[in-house]
Amino acid sequence: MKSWSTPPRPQLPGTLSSLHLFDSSSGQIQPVELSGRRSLYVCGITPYDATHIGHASTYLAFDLLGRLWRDAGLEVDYVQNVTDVDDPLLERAERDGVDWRELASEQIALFRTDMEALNVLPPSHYVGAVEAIDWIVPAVERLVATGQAYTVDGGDVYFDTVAAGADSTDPEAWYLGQVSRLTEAEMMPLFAERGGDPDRPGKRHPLDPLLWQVERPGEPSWPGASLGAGRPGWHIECTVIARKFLPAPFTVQGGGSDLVFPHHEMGAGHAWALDHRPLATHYAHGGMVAYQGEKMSKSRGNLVFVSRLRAEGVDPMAIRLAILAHHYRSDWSWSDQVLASAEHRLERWRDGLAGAAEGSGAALLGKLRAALSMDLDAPEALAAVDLWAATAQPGQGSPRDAALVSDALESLLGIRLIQH
Ligand code: 5CA
Ligand code: ZN
Repeated sequence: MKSWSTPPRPQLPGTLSSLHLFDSSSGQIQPVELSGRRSLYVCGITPYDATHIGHASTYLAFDLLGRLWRDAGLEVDYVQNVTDVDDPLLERAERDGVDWRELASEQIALFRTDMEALNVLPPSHYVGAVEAIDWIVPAVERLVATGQAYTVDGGDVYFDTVAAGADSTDPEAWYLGQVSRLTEAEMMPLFAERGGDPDRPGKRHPLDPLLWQVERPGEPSWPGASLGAGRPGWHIECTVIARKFLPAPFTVQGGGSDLVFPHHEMGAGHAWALDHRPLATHYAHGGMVAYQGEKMSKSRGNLVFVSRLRAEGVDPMAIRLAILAHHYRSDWSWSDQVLASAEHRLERWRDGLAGAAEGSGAALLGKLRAALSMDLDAPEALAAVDLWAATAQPGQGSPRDAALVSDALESLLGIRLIQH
């Protein structure tokens, strides 16, 4: 599937010395090694509605991570999926009387243009679930063959969380709760809420997730070899795509906090069950963006679309700045006020460039690196730029410092001050 285009990135003097990131599976801020090729998988959209501020917030968080790695001179392999066949997409297409493929491709195109406008660096591989089915089938067959998956009446295949989690001799071995640190009692309601089917008759454990769903009348299906025609479950899609394009384990598995359980928990379980190697070294999750008092979500319909704001003439850099004003792990609420203060901030920064004080560029660059390298603290980075802008002296600016600040903001924060 087509990704989006890569904007040019300026080279900055000096370098980042360390990077720390909160890891959901340990519950702590941990160092992330700054050597070798770094690899990132971020769960992509289910394309049945346009990109909203919540999605954008998640992708911006991991965009900051990618920018830091690149700033440290590292190569980054970045994979993102797009869940281009799934129940909610099929249901929405049916409701609106449109072809599900058309709905998906329109929304994917819109997502790409939104990401480009927000200056989000593109993944190196952007992969659809449909494209991945040929790789998913043998993986599910393997789980069946090794006794870690089973078939229930009618042919649907489920992951056996008990069998797969029983391998306790290796300290890296997966067990249910390794990624989410939740108890089974805490998992139950989340599983039901987020696409699971705890009450399905014939399952060995209520939390066992679907790996392969056999063909249903009126629904799309693909050849499944020994599994029979059907379509893949959700978690196995991401595990297989990650395994196909990234090392095992890869560096960071990312997504919003709504994906910690069951999605990333089960994805890690599938990966371990397949070849006894962990899925990822770090699991990082962004907070949830709300609007009008509730989590912004397609099912609730309280969405603020990036494309709508753009169509209203809002500067995409102001949208980016509005999002970055919140720490990526915090839950926060979008409002007109949030956008208005970002627009003011952007103006102050742009004005500041004309009066950048001598020597202020290098100092600011150091502060930006320090803030971002400690768990991607963008609000602290923004506060440093505010201070810098406040010291500007209109008419007496140093062009060298202005150029350095402009490059640093572009490179590390993805904020373009100079309008082309
Ligand atoms: N296709 C799956 C992932 S494999 C999916 O969750 N799609 S999604 O369209 O629902 O969400 C896309 C990404 O945006 C996910 O990483 C999700 O965690 C994140 N996300 C969804 N809603 C919000 C929100 N309100 N705030 C922040 N992030 C969100
Ligand atoms: Zn995913």
